[in-house]
Amino acid sequence: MIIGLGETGLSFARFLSRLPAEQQQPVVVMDDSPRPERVESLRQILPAAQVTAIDTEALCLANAAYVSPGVPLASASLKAARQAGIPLYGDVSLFGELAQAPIIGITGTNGKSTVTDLVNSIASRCMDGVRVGGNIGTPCLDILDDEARLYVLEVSSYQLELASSITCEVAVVLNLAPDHLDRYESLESYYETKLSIYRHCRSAVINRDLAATVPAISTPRVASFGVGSPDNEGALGMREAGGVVELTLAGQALLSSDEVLLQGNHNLLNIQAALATSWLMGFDMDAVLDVVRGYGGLPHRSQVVGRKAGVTYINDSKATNPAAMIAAVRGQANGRNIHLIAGGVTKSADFSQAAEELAAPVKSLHLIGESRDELRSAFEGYLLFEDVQLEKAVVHASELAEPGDVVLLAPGCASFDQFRDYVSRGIAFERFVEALL
Ligand code: UMA
Ligand code: ADP
Repeated sequence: MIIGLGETGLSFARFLSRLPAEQQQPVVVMDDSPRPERVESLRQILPAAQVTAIDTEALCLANAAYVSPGVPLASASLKAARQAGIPLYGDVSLFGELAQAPIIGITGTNGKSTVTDLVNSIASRCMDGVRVGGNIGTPCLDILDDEARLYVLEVSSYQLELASSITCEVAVVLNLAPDHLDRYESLESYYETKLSIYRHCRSAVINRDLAATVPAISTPRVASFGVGSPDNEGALGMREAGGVVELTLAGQALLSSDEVLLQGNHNLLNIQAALATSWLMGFDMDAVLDVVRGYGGLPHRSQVVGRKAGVTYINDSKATNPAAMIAAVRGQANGRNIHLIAGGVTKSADFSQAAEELAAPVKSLHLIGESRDELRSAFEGYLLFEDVQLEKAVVHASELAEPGDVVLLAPGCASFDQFRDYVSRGIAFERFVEALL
């Protein structure tokens, strides 16, 4: 059985279709609301596969279930399947067993895609045969390749739930902050799931802020990153130096913040994590720094999408939790006024810290989407407007913005109430900004 007919479900289908004939078995794909185009794609891969709604009784009779990350293990059907002893496989655990090349596994609450993309760019400069995938987009089973010499994998907590035995050459946990509390029974269980990537790793990149949280790691090969510039081996750091921030390795200057294109303190931490990974991999530092200097980041993260009358419009649609929203606003503020567009599906997040920290830079707050009651009470005292629709929020924020100000989409929430995903939300924002310009 394949549970969930999304990108991962289709990659499971491709994986099963490649098995030798003697291992082939009838496949049933279960999905509560399958998209027609995916059913069509499935037909091309496994013409005989049946598609049904998730059916607990049938699932409990399966030989094995291949589970997509978006289907919670705590759902009634998967709980029943576990109790019935049905083996459950996730794509990352299968990948870990099949991959013949070392894996750099990158997880954390925020910054995963940026660091995965940057590490991929660095590794691709330093060696041949680098493959990238996982939560960043291409399902990991689709990047398995006999020619691969290194895999760079973004791993979500959902994927780690069934993959805590994966062995990474380098395991990275970037940061831990509240998120996905609609899926986990406690913050601790979410954090434990993320930290499980360290369990069998050969070397580890550790955020020094989390050092106390990280369980004992059996490898002596550790690199760290964070604020301050410690002089021990493998310690990346940052310190003020004449109006800029200097990034350091073992206390020695490597490069300064005015040499990089990425903005914001959070991105300096992301760069450090990529440098720490590169150090553990033994990549040539001159080549690494050259890539870092030229790296412009991914779309929908702190992306400038327009300027008019001295006002800058920035798309950070990927800020889908309060910690990312705080990082996005701080990264842009630097003395500038922010007109913030936020809202959507809160995933049970608590916005009180965001409200406390962002009062100074945020001059007006424009709420969109379904969770307006929660956000209105969290951001009490702000100049707050319930614009509801993104288009209205863009126009309204632009009317209030003065030269030098920033109109920033950093919703702090998931997008599913009004958009297919964060990409569609970001594209809609860009379209509305373009219409204004
Ligand atoms: N479905 C059900 N029942 C459920 C839940 C889902 O039937 O209870 C079905 C849906 O109807 C849908 C299918 O499952 O047809 C979707 O499966 P999925 O949610 O696992 O999504 P995929 O398309 O397989 O994409 C997944 C990741 N999505 C999630 O984990 C939610 C993608 O990360 C990832 O890029 C892709 O695998 C490849 O690895 C997206 C994401 O939002 C970007 N990730 C979360 C995040 O980053 O915060 C974890
Ligand atoms: P992820 O894949 O974990 O969602 P991204 O690299 O796509 O991470 O970044 C998503 C958003 O999270 C960014 O747009 C930014 O708002 C915020 N962010 C990125 N890096 C960090 C970080 N190190 N700490 C806090 N927030 C961050």
